[in-house]
Amino acid sequence: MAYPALDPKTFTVLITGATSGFGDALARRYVAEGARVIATGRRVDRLEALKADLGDALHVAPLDVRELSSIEDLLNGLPEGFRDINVVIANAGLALGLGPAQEVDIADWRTMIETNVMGLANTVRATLPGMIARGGGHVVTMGSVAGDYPYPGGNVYGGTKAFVKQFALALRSDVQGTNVRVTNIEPGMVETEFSLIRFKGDEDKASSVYEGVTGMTADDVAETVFWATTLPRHVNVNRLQVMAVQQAFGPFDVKRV
Ligand code: NDP
Ligand code: 8X3
Repeated sequence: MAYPALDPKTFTVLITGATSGFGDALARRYVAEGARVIATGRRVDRLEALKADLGDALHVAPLDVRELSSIEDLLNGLPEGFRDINVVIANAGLALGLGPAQEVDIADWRTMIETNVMGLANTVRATLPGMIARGGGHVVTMGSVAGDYPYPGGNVYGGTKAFVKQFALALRSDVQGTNVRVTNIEPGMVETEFSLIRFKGDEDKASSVYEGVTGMTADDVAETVFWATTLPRHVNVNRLQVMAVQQAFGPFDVKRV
């Protein structure tokens, strides 16, 4: 027996990190499919530009995910038509630096942990009770292949994404019986502003990451999220790992003497 896919026109989607990359592509995709979208991020000019493009189906609100109270204030201040959130995409995050652990600036580690770990946990904690009270919903967390596979300089960034994966899996146990679905999306390299942020504005270093590679695009990631959230309601995608065809795995590094 076939069950119907969910109708995105019934979705009210909250997206963190919608001022760039995946979040921006997600906002555009869901609005195009008839959903109402709440787009958030710190850069207000970007939010206003997105609003100018997408119109009434989009509500924008400045948000730093590191502040739980800011997320709660945002939820309490939502206008009519945007209050019944049933899809939460905890996407905001960043990598800072690619140096070895023994040399990095500890402030970068703190920012990644506060954003990718606490910011994501804040987002989920603030939005779950409402979804459960309304009878269900879907939490999508943005993980990474870096949460599974170590690489030089991945240290704390990879650690935060391993947290996201395990948090998402554990969340499934907590919400069992509430009709809330949880999905961790785990992309490999995708050309967004990610590397520009990682290399602190060094455009040459950032673009060299993607040189000679037909990498995935933010739209490819938006497609996987859209697919997972519109599957019939009895289906839960726990984890979804996606990579560019040109990205794969290398051998273990053996230091010979
Ligand atoms: P971008 O740099 O293009 O976008 C990151 C987004 O996160 C921006 O909208 C930024 O908004 C937001 N953000 C960062 N810090 C905060 C904060 N404290 N509060 C609120 N928003 C914040 O990168 P991507 O789109 O590529 O990355 C999105 C997610 O996907 C991240 O979690 C990243 O780790 C993950 N990812 C990326 C991959 C890639 O190769 N690109 C691969 C796998 C996962 P603003 O600065 O305006 O606040
Ligand atoms: C971003 C992908 O490979 O740079 O999460 O860690 S990678």
